[in-house]
Order: sequence, then structure tokens, then C-alpha cells
Amino acid sequence: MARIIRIAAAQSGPVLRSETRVQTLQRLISMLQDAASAGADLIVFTECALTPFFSHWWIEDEAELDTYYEDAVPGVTTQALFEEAQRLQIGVHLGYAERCVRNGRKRRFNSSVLVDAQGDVIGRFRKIHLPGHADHRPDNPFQNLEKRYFETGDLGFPTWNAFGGVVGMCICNDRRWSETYRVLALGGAELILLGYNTPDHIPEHPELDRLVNFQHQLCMQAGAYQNGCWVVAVGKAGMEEGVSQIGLTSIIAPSGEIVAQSKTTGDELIIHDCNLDDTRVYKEAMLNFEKNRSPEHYQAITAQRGAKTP
Ligand code: CDV
Repeated sequence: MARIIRIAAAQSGPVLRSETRVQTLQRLISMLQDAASAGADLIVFTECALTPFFSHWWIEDEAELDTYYEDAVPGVTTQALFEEAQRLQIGVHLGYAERCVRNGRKRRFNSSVLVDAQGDVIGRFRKIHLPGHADHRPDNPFQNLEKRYFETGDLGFPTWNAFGGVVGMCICNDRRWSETYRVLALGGAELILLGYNTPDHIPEHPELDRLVNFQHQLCMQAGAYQNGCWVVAVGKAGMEEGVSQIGLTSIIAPSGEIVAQSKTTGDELIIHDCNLDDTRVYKEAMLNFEKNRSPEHYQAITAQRGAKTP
């Protein structure tokens, strides 16, 4: 029997600072209900879906910064969402800013959680490739302070048996790095879920403006094809607190083709039946890792050139 999973990619329009968590959650619940009505097995929300992307502005006050993080997901703040998902029997991928205490030290991560249709947590991921800077750049039209507000993820790139296949996660900038897909695919990933907040302009590099949409798609289409995976990428869209975010939420087949894409800059669902068996022609033939990769040779070349890590 074909392993088809109906996936709803739930793009978020702008989330303003004036919006309450309850209001934002209600927007997500509304998309969840629409996804369930359309028969989706899984809904995928974006990076830091519960708040505006606060890395875009400088926050000095610790108490104010804390208001953007969650101590537990699922937890009190997100209870209504996960209860509704369980009632509707639909899995959930949700990105959020995570705060936790380890050995008496407060730690902050840019995280995502994957929950099954019964409401059980399948797995968690913490973003590894943190873009931006840790210093205040008041001359820029907006900041990109992920290096200040988050630590590098410490969970690696795990994969899980879920939804009839093998699933992995990454977050936003992780999608630009080939090793993200390769490590996940070496772990058997057939489906990669990710959320992102991508502005259409990087203050330090205006010369890249014209390429933003192209490169957003390029890295994911290549990652999907070169690793024989489905990639479901869900964005924030529209003008959020002075930052224009690209949207372009996409579902990408293992062929590298974009099979569904958002058209608006607001809350929008795109839905596709992802056949996990479409990965086979790549994983078992053209891009069969076992038969065709030669990691021992990559090592040798790396050593010759004095590079750090293969
Ligand atoms: N949230 C992100 O990781 N955004 C980056 C931007 C800053 C380039 C991205 O890779 O889309």
C-alpha cells in the first residue's frame, strides 16, 4: 500500500507585537481546523510561530525578552492548540522559542516539536545554524539577533519513525546547509519539516535582494533531490514589525520539484498528498547512499587540503 501522508503547510502572516498569544494561537487553531476538514494527517507551522520574530529588534530587558519564550510545549500556553489537534486526530509540527534551565543556568533555543495525532510527542529539534549577529546594529533598518537570543542546538539532527515513514526536522537557516539534509537522510529521513522567518532583504547584503526567493527555493529543491526526501517548508509572510518576510511556503517532492506553494502574504494553508514511496527511485537507485557514496575518499581529500570537517 502506498504510504501517502496528507500534509497541510500552514503559513503565518505577520504577527504583531500588539497581538496577544491567545490571539496568535487562535489563528493557528483556525488553520488547524481547516486542515482537519481537508483530511490532513499532519499540519506544519512555522519557526517561532507563537510570536513575532523578535530577533528582528534589540531587547535589553531580560523580563521583556522572557515573554517571547515557552518553558514547555505542549504546555499551558499551547494547550488549546494541542487539545484541538488531538480531538481532530491530526499531527502537529510547531516552531517556538524555548527557555529551559539546565544545571541552574537559563538556556534559550530556537526549537520545534513534532506531536502525533494522539497528542504524544514524537521528537524535538533545536536549530543548529544560527544566522545574524549578537551585537546591536542601530544603523540597520532591523536586527537579526539570533546569535544573541539563542544558543546553538544541542540535539543534533535526529530522525523518527512517524506517520508511516521516517521524519526529521530543521529550522530556517539550517535549510541552506547541505549537511542538514545529508545528516538527516543518512538517518533515513524521507520527510523533512521546517519553518522559517526569512526577510526579503538582509541589511548587510543588499546585493542579494534580487536572489532571496531564488536561493530560498534552490537550497531546498537541491536538498530534497540530492537526498531523496520530501521537504515541507513553512514561512512567515508579509510585513511584520517593519520587516517584509518572503512567505513562499513550499512543499517539495524528492524529485526536487515544488508541488505546492503559497500565493499570499497572510495566513494560508497549502495541502498536498506526499507519497513517501516517491523517495524510493532516488534512495534505492540514482542516489543510493550504500552503493554510491565513498566517505573514506572524502576524508582523504579533506586531509590533503587541511580542511576541518568532512
Ligand atoms: N530565521 C532565519 O534563520 N533567517 C535566515 C535569514 C536571516 C537569512 C534565513 O536563512 O532565512
